[in-house]
This record gives sequence, C-alpha cells and structure tokens, in this order.
Amino acid sequence: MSSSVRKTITASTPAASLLTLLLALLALAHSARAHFTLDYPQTRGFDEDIESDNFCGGFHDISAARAPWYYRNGPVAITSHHDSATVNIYLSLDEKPTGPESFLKTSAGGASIPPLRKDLAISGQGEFCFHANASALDVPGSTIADGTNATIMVEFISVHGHLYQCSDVRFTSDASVGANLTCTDSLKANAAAAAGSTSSTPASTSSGGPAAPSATAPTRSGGSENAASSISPSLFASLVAAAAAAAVASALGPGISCLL
Ligand SMILES: *[C@@H]1O[C@H](CO)[C@@H](O)[C@H](O)[C@H]1NC(C)=O
Ligand SMILES: *[C@@H]1O[C@H](CO)[C@@H](O)[C@H](O)[C@H]1NC(C)=O
Ligand SMILES: *[C@@H]1O[C@H](CO)[C@@H](O)[C@H](O)[C@H]1NC(C)=O
Ligand SMILES: [Cu+2]
Repeated sequence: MSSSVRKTITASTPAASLLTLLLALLALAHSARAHFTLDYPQTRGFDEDIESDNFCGGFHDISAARAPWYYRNGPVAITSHHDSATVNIYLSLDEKPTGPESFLKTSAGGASIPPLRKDLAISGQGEFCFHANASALDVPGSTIADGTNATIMVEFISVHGHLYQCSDVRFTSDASVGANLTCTDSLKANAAAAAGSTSSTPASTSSGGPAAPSATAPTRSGGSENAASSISPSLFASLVAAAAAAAVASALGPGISCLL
C-alpha cells in the first residue's frame, strides 16, 4: 500500500519540483543554524552562504569605520551554532588586507604574524569570548601600538568546514573599551546563551549577572587548547585546505553542504 501511495505521489509530482522543495527546506534549515557569528569586535559583514570564503567570509573590503579594540588583552566574542568547533584568531597589520595571506605575513616586510589565539577547542552552542593580546606578538618591522590599524580574522572549523569572519579595528590602550563584556575564555558555551539559542521555552526574564552553570554540560575540567590535535600545525596549510573545502562546498551548493 505504501508503495502505491509513493507511486501516485511521484507520478503526479515532477521530480524536479520535489528536488526544489527539498533544496528549499535544506536552505531553510541552513539559515536557522547560521554556523557562527562574530559578535565583538563588530564584524565586517555576515552572510552564512559565503562564510567559507577564506578571506573574511566573503567581505573583502575594509569597514568604513574601524572599531576601537583594546590591543593589550581585548575580548573577541563569537556565537557558535555547532556543538563543537575549533577556533583560531588571526591578525593582519596591513592597512588593507588583500587575502588570507595578509593574516600570515605582513605585506611590507614579509614578516610572519603569529595567530593571536590558536586551537581553541570549544564545545556547546552559544556564546564564547576569548581575550587576545596583540602587544605580545613579535612582528618585526610592524608597529603595534595605540592607534595602529589592524584586522582581526576569526577562523571557525566545524562539521561545515572552515568559516571566517573579520573585524577592522584601531588599537587602543584604553582597557575600558570592551571591558563591559563578560569574557570568560571558557571552552564551554555560556549556559544562558546556549539555552537561549536551543530551547523552545521562553527566554528567562532575568538579565545580567553571571550565567548559572549548565546542568547538562559535561563537567570535564582542564579543557586544553592543545586538544585539537587534528588541526594542521601549519597556518598556511590550514588556509589552503580551507580554500579546497570551500570549493567543494560551493560545487555541492549550500543546501547540500549543510548535510555534511
Ligand atoms: C600583553 O602582552 C604584553 C607584552 O608581552 C604584556 O606586557 C602584558 O602584560 C600582556 N597583557 C596581559 C593582560 O596579559
Ligand atoms: C587607519 O584607518 C583609518 C580609517 O580607515 C584611516 O582614516 C587612517 O588613515 C588609517 N591610519 C593609517 C596610519 O593608515
Ligand atoms: C558596552 O559599552 C559600549 C559603549 O559604551 C556599549 O555600546 C555596549 O552596548 C555595551 N555592551 C554591553 C554588553 O553592555
Ligand atoms: Cu555550519
């Protein structure tokens, strides 16, 4: 009986429109998930469909206005919509970065730029915030000081491959800039944010104050930044691999890549 029903449906509905419907549903599911967002400092731009572009998630032009960012230990905040991911935070000191290579070497002297943060193995969906200290980087030939222009690029590696977001900033030595963010450097998602993004119950009426510890989160202590041993030690290799993954993803289309 069920096979005759199926036969009736397929006979009366062109396969093409079924496929269209399927892809539309996949695209919808994809939109709802959004991969990850860069929440602070402000992103250049976000478009989930091109977030795999290894040059700033597809936003190649510098922002009209640079955000002030405390370069001696400022916060970088993201929201993850995946259960686990590895996060790297890169820096470009070029006035106008021209591609992913601008986050590996300076265009002026070719000096290599170490990542601000590397191999942050995060788990849980929700908000994460990490401090980054640009003044601790040794980049010969570059000035890292109050007033320096720079671009931060966050790389987010998950089941959907390598994804990118950038923020154009102006370094400030004013420690109060961004200090009102709750920035815990935790590798576990903020419990309140995770509940807000996944629960169907109304959002809690309480606001502010520290998040209560999650009852469901595994209480594994001593999360290590070295946990992501599968990540290539070479930044360049990572970015090249990301470009290849992006090519595959775009060949498959956004709806299909969402299933991966
Ligand atoms: C940032 O790095 C500089 C240079 O290594 C160091 O003097 C400073 O204490 C660091 N800041 C924090 C908050 O760790
Ligand atoms: C830094 O960026 C601002 C805004 O984009 C620009 O007006 C300024 O000239 C830049 N500073 C330098 C030293 O290039
Ligand atoms: C932090 O302060 C800035 C500047 O005053 C403000 O725009 C921003 O909304 C504040 N953020 C939070 C989370 O309170
Ligand atoms: Cu995703």
